[in-house]
Amino acid sequence: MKALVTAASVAALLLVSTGGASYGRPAADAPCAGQIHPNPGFERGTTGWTAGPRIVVLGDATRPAHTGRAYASFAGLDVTHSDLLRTTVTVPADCDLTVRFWVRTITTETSRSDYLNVGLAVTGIPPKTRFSLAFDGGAQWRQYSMSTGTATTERTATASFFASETAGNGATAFDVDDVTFTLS
Ligand SMILES: [Ca+2]
Repeated sequence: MKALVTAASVAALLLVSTGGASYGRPAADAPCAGQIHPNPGFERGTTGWTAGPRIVVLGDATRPAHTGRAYASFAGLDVTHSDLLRTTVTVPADCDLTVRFWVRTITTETSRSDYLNVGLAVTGIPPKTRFSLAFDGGAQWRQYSMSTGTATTERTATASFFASETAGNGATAFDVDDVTFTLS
């Protein structure tokens, strides 16, 4: 079932892209299709995002992006601090929004101290942490996903990445790339 939904979303995205090239955005007749964020992979810096001062967007050949050249990094500095990266999109009535994102974790920690909480706040639903990632997240890119479900009214959805680091027991850097917002 999940594979079918994913294939359908990709097909819809291709249709929207093709239609967009010829006829502009066909939003009126396909409101529940396509990727709707203007800068999901950080190739345009923090455009479309609200980013804390210590979040950097890297283009680093020795620590490559998931795709493209850039990604957001909550740098492991081994200082006590927190940082927030977030963005808000509109979810039309009767649409489901699926947020997919990739995270890579580079760490010197051997126990949970630094963490990255990923949340999704949707109109009418209390904000909720969907993932709480830490040192054991893996040094290779891994994909995660979360969905809003559907409602009969238009809603907003805010995806947030909240990183917290504590000094003194190793450092963990969380890299985030390709945060896609797909309607279905
Ligand atoms: Ca990227």
